Amino acid sequence: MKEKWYKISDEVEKAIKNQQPVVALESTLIAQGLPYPKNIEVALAMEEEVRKAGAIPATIGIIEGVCKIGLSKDEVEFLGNGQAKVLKVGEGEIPYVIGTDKNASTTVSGTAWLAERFNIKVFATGGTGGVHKGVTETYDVSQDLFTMSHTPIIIVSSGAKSILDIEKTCEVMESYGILVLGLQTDSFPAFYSRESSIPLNYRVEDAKEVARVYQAKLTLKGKQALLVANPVPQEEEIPDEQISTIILEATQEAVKKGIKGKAITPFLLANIAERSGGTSMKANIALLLNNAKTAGEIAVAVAECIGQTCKKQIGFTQA
Ligand code: PSU
Ligand code: MN
Repeated sequence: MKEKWYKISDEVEKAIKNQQPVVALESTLIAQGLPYPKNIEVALAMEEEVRKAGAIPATIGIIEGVCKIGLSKDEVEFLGNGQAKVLKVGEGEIPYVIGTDKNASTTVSGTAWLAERFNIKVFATGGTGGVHKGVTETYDVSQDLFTMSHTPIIIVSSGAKSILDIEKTCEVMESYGILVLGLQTDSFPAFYSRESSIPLNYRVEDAKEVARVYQAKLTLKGKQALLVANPVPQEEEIPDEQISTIILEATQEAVKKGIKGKAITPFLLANIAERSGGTSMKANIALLLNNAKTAGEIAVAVAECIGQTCKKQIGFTQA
């Protein structure tokens, strides 16, 4: 019998206790999002970006029923090398993994939910899940949106790729009160492309501004996540007209093969990578590293803001 359902790494535990900046990172992109061994390389490079920005990385995943808050290098390798059976879980499925001592990667839903429980305030990922195309037939809406509706954590992402219905995804986020901040952008980013046709009304210029909005959210006891939309770096951007045909073909292949549920996102990611001959993966990696760096900067700004000085500056008093 295991002693506890979770294990926090010493470094992360110390950082959380001392209110130092910490950034959570997810493991679904390691186990189901990118091919081996690129996935391991990227996961460790994201940790490095967080460190360079002055924060401590906490990559989250589940090994033999124990939720690890801060995976070691060996554990990242274990989840990513394709040898062990690794489930993909959101918040709702975590009890099964704990109760049956299984291994699992955590999605944005699973990671955000665990991170927030351990008082981690910032989380970096690539793209969040959302409303899938053909939703009226399939009812496929990612658990990520549900978790974001009741988990007050900052999530840095590059928007949603057009494997999703971006417009419907934004509508659901608005219904749930998930505030989307455009970081130096006025449109919701489309993952590979910096812009989409969906306008964003709430623009911020830097990490400090994100921290102040988050501070306001905490003061008002807002329950939802704060989504920071951070476009892919310009040099790595793939124009929409170039990638949209590939995405459409991948989506059609998924329909033809009858792929559904949890398997659809990993299938599309792999299929798009294959069809684009590596271009999509280059953009994907660039935005992941950039989001890790930005999340590190935001975590540093939040840690400063949580101190008394910021509260006084904004003039909030805790209700
Ligand atoms: N989008 C990506 N890459 C990913 C994912 C989403 O561009 O790896 C992963 C994230 O972990 C996200 C999950 O939380 O897929 C969503 O899966 P689903 O659509 O089954 O909810
Ligand atoms: Mn789904």
